[in-house]
Amino acid sequence: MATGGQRIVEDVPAAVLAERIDQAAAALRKARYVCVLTGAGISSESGIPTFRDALTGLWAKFSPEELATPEAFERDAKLVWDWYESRRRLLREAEPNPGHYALAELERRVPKLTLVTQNVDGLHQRAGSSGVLEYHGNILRDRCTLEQIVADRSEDSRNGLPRCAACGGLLRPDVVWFGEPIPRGPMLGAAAAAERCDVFLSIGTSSLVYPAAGLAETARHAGATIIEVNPNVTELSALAQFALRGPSGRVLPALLAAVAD
Ligand code: BV8
Repeated sequence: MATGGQRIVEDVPAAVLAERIDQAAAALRKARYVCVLTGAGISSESGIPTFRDALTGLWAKFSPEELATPEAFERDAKLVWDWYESRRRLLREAEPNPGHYALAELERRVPKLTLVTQNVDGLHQRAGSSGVLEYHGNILRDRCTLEQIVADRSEDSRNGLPRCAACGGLLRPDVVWFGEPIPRGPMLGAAAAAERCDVFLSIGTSSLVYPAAGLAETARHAGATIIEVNPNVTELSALAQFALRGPSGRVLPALLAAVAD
């Protein structure tokens, strides 16, 4: 059992993985309503490091949980903004990968699908997925700290910090920081999808951050079949009927192909 984020690898022979993919595909073929939850792992093949992957370069001495907090922003807004700008630069170079495209296609193959993502990178939308619930916000939007609304930037930024074009207030990235509540729409939409789905697909998440990590438990208690796509064993693995061990950029296209068979 995975504990506290260290990586536990389960070597699954190709034949066993293929068999599990066929069984998971059979569950998806029968599904009326599919709920999908994605985490950083689905974007790692697009060159976006996961949260488990230690921060690199000048950020190596920080942990994401340290920088992604209102306290850190209060303490040193410039430091936090520099971190987000570095992630935005990386994102501008990134493209959706076959895992993102497979999910956009799966949405067209099943009667109803709700995609909930913990990722703030917008890659699902760029791959063609619709109605994506951004559970932790989006790094490419700015929010005004005074009006608490998504805002445009004013030309003049004071001491290198972006300002709201409407009121001059300090801007922050439109993401959910640790200790902050999930935005109402995505929170209610995700909870309803988890309660009503008959298949819950958990992809590329370590299932350590709450309340996102609780959605699979909600689905399981409502009788849904849990399918996990992750090369490593996670906190969720014991709850999953089908654990598909491999990178989502390879497993999801194979799963989609099996659904179509
Ligand atoms: C809140 C946005 C209350 C910012 C993020 C219950 C128990 C314990 C703690 C808590 C609890 N309830 C609340 C807490 C506190 C906290 C929390 O969960 N802490 C954790 C650390 C224990 N939760 C909160 O603070 C939440 N807010 O509770 O508010 C409240 C309520 C009302 C009023 C006021 C307050 C808010 C949490 C959201 C924080 N923001 N992101 C930003 O991005 O900068 S979280 C961020 O980290 C991500 O969004 C994501 O959610 C998380 C990282 O997790 P993963 O995505 O799973 O990524 P990770 O790197 O961990 O794992 C990657 C996985 O991919 C691995 O398993 C790996 O094996 C796999 N993988 C790798 N390669 C591939 C792959 N898989 C497939 N294919 C591959 N190729």
